[in-house]
Amino acid sequence: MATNVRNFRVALVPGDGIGPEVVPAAVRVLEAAGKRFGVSFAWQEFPWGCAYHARHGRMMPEDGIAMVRGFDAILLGAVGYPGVPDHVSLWGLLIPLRRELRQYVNLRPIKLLPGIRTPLAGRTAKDIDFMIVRENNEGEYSSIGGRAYAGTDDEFVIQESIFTRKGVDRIQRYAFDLARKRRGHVTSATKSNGIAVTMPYWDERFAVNAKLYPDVKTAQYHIDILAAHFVQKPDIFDVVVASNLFGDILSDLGAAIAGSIGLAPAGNINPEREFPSMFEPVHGSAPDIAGLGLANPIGEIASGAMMLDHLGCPEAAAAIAAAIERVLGEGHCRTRDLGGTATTAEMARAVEGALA
Ligand code: GGG
Repeated sequence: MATNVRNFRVALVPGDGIGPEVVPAAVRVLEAAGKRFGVSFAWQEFPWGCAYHARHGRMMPEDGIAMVRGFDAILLGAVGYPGVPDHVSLWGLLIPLRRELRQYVNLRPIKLLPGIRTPLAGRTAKDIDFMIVRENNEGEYSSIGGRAYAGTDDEFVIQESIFTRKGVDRIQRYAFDLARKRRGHVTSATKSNGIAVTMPYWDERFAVNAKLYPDVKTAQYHIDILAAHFVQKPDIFDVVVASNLFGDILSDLGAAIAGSIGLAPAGNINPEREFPSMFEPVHGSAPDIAGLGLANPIGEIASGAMMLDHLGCPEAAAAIAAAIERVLGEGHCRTRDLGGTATTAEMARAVEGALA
């Protein structure tokens, strides 16, 4: 046991569906890693989500953001459940947290882990190891717009995309900075042939920002062929920077080529650290398996490891990552998404037991 224990206040937002199953699994592993590496946690749970909506008519209290603003980090499960329209649940909880806390980077590592089979023929771990840097505060995710002539033949809807210079530059420069710590290559996702205003602007800023990083190599593809390259040549990617919508779609595809969306972690990062960052698996609430104890907790546990890294505890984070790799590499414990029968709790216990 380390002598100088660091303590972190962490807000838990398990959310909906399988969220309340995978979050306790991650807490268990984080507690165990914390004991080994001199880290302790003061957890506080916020029972927000679709069940809260059923009782209160909203996804979180009016002052919900203020309630979590002072925490060191937030660990979130999943958001969305039948009974509440998806845009209501997302815009009532996840998106306000990301925006009000200026978590403008959504960092999504894509890595083929030991013992995991990719659906891509002939590919191995050396071919699938890259980072998606998704813009997280603006872009195509927007509530600006409206409907006119509702219910008539003339009905139409309009929705605006928002691409600010500040927003585009900061996400692209984050990607370049990250590439400098990795293999020195950034790929930009665009669609400037069809989306004729915002995407040429994204490309223009990418060219400007690339000049600030002459040591970093670049590539740029339209999103359609870029998606095809994820399948056909995943080895060409190191850091992929994308707008909010493109980054979201690419990260589910990336998680799928890395074997299971149940394994993929994510961090909603406020790089300036004025506000807590929030960590959540890429997967959603999976209502079809909610309550059965079958969900794979690795995405949530790995998100917890990203949280530890962000909080300045890289050894504890690396120990969790190594434990995950050990368990998956041995192949004895596998949840249903990986072709096995292990429960959420069994997988969490296996990772805890594998901590060095
Ligand atoms: N754990 C993440 C989660 O619940 N995601 C639900 C979802 O659909 N998110 C949309 C997004 O990340 O943009």
